[in-house]
Amino acid sequence: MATITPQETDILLVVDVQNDFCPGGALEVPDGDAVVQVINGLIDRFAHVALTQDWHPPGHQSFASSHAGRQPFEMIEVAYGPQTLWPDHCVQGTPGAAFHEKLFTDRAEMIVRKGFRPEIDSYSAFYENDRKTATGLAGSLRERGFRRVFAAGLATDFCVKFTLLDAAAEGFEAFLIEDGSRAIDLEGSLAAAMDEMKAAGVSVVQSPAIGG
Ligand code: VGL
Ligand code: ZN
Repeated sequence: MATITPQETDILLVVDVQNDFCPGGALEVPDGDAVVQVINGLIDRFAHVALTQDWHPPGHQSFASSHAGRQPFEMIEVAYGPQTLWPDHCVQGTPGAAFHEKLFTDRAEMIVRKGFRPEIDSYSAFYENDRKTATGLAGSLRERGFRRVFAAGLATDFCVKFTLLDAAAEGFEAFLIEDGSRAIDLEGSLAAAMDEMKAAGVSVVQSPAIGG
């Protein structure tokens, strides 16, 4: 039974549904490709859809391979604070950076690329990991009159979480579509992310509750 009917002032933000985050990809999220079917169903129900795309230059600072002696999933200190190191992933123009081939991208009105500055990672679609560099998404959504942001995609505990925390901080009503998202879950990061989102006022909803 649908309890949410998407309005003209609502936007579905599809986060990083890219090959490298799907099984077989460089930074695979367990069961990551399961979000595609759920999200395709949601895309039909929203009047407005935007996509985000993790989009790193080769040798990006967030890659473990850019730091001698470091391994993926270790933490290091960079200019803006702690940064998790990742396997090389979502390198600009590579197949791994492409959207999952079954993702229905035709109705996307905007693609927000992020993580393209060599020295700054960007989990959120609003602010990069220095927490200062804006992507321009907040201004764009405000200028277009959006009030509610519904996010789904990969990964719940990184890019989806930071995107929703920033959406709420920017004054949008923020919703996590939980069954349309999957987590990396490093050392309890999924449970922590759910707590953080709820504490910040992000509503957690399931896709069947969203009608069209
Ligand atoms: C992501 C780690 C590195 C994500 C992107 O999409 O959640 N995680 N880059
Ligand atoms: Zn990345």
